[in-house]
Amino acid sequence: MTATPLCWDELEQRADFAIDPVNGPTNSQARLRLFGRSEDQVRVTLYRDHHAWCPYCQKVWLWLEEKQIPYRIEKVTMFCYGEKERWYKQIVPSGMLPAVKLDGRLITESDEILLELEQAFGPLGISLRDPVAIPLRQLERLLFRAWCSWLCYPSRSPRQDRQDRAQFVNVVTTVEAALAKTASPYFLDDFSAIDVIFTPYVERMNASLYYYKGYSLREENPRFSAWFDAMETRSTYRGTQSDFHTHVHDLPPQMGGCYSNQEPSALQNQAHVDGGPWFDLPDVTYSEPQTARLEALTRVYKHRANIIRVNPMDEACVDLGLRCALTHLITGETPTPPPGADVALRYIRDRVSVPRDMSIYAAKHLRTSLETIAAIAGDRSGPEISLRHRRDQDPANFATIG
Ligand SMILES: N[C@@H](CCC(=O)N[C@@H](CS)C(=O)NCC(=O)O)C(=O)O
Repeated sequence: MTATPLCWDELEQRADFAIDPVNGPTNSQARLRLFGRSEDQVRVTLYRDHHAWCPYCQKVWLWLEEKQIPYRIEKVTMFCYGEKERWYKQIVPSGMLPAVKLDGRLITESDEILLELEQAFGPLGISLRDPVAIPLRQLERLLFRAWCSWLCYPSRSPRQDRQDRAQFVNVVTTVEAALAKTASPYFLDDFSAIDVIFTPYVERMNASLYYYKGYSLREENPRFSAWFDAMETRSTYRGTQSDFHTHVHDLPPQMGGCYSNQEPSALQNQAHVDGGPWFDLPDVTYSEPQTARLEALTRVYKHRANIIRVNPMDEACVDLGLRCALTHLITGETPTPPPGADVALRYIRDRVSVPRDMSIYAAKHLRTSLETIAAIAGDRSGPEISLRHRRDQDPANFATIG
């Protein structure tokens, strides 16, 4: 018997995943975080990007979440996604993120922000000014520079690529040694601000080197592997964690280019990240929450009108194709999509942004269902993702609903 796609009313009845954005676990949707406290205790406003992607914002976000400091969130558009909000340029003329308002005083530059927050609320395990913290902070920058040298320039030859790789791996060895100094999986005896400082770019290194260079940071280095696993035990980190697909396509415009070395392992990994299967990628290892499918359904249901409107295919095709995919997501059935759904659904598959839209496992399920139904319709891809900008993700297109 042929499966029938559920209608929107039937999907709505099942779309009952709910979170408490204000007092529940770390999440990308909150505009206010109270951690059980009252609103009059809020002294901090965090200005961060709509996409929950900016690495410097992630650093401050994670710090506030770990310290459970009540704060408000104001979301701002990054240049490569769309128009920067005028009100933000009036307070931060460069438009750079993050910024924080602490007791009415504006602070920019993520390191400066963390130092001021430390001053106001106490350090997170260790002060960033502590003599133990300084060399670890410098090591993080060293790793960052070695990563950029390898990733962000086209290599002139295989020999050059090997040299850049060796230089990066050399710094990784130093980081592994730093991690090995304590019995804990973290940089110090306990989780601290040092782990927060390393998190954003190490996460982006893991994704980008896997995809563009065929190098798996998390799998090839035991201390890093244990560090990632330990980070994933923290609900704070889980709430800010992105996935490989999001990172590898968001990085090029931000970094001014990311270059593949075209090695067979890199090409294989590119196909894997772009086309799936998404569940066996080394971007997450904690056990999947049982609510992952419902979360994906609920998030898509909420934004369905805009998701359909921005799609390059015609509305009727996207509407029906999307309902087929959501039906697959929650029932496992495979209704037959309309012609053109291969393009429509792969367009959506390639634009799910983690953690902005949903958490990592929800996105894996959604990408899987979109691909499963798209494959019934055909083998055409959606329009290519630009390497120069991501205006296909302009948050203005999603401003009216939710
Ligand atoms: N040194 C700054 C760097 C911040 C930074 O580079 N922010 C980027 C985003 S990752 C930005 O706001 N760029 C402007 C934009 O994309 O709109 C800091 O640590 O806060």
